[in-house]
Amino acid sequence: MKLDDGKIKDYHEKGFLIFENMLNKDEIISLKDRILQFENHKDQSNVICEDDEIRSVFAPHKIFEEYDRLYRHKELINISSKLIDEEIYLYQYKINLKKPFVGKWWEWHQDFPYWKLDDGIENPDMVSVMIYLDDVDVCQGPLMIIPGTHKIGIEAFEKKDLDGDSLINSLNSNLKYTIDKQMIKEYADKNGIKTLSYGAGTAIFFHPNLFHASTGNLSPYTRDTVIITYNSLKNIPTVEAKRPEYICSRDFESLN
Ligand SMILES: O=C(O)CCC(=O)C(=O)O
Repeated sequence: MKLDDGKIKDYHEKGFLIFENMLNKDEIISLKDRILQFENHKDQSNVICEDDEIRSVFAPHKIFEEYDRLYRHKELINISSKLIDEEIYLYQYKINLKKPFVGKWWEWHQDFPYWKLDDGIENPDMVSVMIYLDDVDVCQGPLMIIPGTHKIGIEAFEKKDLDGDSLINSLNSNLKYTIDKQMIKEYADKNGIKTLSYGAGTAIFFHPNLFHASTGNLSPYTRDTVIITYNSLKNIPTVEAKRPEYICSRDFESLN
């Protein structure tokens, strides 16, 4: 897997970078085998359900060692630290599941508003990598992104006026920080929307300010994904984080 200067430049230009076959078949099978077992952990606070279906499992590395191995994957660390250009630690780690027929959407949003406003991170010197554990076709709700939108900072974000628990509204299908719809249209007109349909094992690296979203899964197939977010060790939270450790890790172990 080659990360050359051209690819790094491309990432800074477009806000995302894709590597197919990051994981091999055996690695995918061993991670997939654990997915059903998360059903036995539904009562834990790090397992987020909506309509009684698991939407996300945070900190899966605390449950299964296959997931512990994954976030330490040499290529993921190597690429992520080069994209950030700093030593990195694991900031957030989750699995997003979209079950056949019922898996729900993710509204257009940027990730950084949550990390800045809720977790006290100063700069977007971070990168997320989404890894597909299934072949993902358009009907399963693949990740959609608008290239280049990471460059505009977080001025586009919009806070919904929601009653109730604000923690759950950063985790469920009614997100509290979304993006101004006019801005989405403006940038979609200008740069286009990319729908990222790729095979299992594909790794999509993306910037915390990139506009992204995904639709529900109306297909008869699963859409299981992992999202690992690495942060620069020079960018640890400056205030006490409001959110729990399983969402905003306070373990600043260097992965380099
Ligand atoms: O799972 C997806 O399709 C998108 C997830 C996402 O945007 C997020 O977890 O912030």
